[in-house]
Amino acid sequence: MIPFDLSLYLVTDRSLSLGRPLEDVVEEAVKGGVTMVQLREKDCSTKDFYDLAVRLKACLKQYNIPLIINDRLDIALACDAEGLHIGQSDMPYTIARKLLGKDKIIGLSVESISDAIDANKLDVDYIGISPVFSTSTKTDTALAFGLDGVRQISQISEHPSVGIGGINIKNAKDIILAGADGLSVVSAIMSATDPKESAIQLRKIIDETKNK
Ligand code: TZP
Ligand code: MG
Repeated sequence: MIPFDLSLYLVTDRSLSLGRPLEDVVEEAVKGGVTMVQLREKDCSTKDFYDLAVRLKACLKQYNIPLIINDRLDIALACDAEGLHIGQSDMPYTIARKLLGKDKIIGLSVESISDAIDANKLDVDYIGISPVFSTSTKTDTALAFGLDGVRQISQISEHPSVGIGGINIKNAKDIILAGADGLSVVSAIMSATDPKESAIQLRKIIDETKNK
């Protein structure tokens, strides 16, 4: 298994990058302290997704940051990404593991307490607590967990966890204090005027809170 650090996990969305090339925003964010990157593109041809994944992988390699592909197992295999992130309605975990092998990172979103209990039966590498707060970035989500939900999941789950949904510098500390191992953000970095500075600020809060 490739070692990974969930602390500050950037999930991409080209439509939120304020017209800037995705790779530029990602690279700036990595320079600011992002520890993992998930390529998540919902409105993209297979060819464009693949090309983007190859370019992003080459960029992230320089910084030793793992590239995780959202949902598309074929793209993860084709670009030899470090891992795959799946949701409850995506490729079943056991099949994804069989196809990707034991050395790749596989993350699974949990949308309820019962999903988290079920995930304990799987050797997933991490879970995504989704969503922590409701967000305009993704509206077809399950009911938001809130901080109490993050606390419950953190107690129940045997896997490292990362919160996602509505996370920013104002609530970052509380989510780590509630038990999440890391924070996953889209708009807080993708739409920031200065993605590097945004990553620096988030990372500072996360590191300080974890070291308490
Ligand atoms: N999954 C659950 S919420 C979400 C995803 C991909 C979007 C999070 O976006 P933001 O902008 O960080 O709230
Ligand atoms: Mg999915």
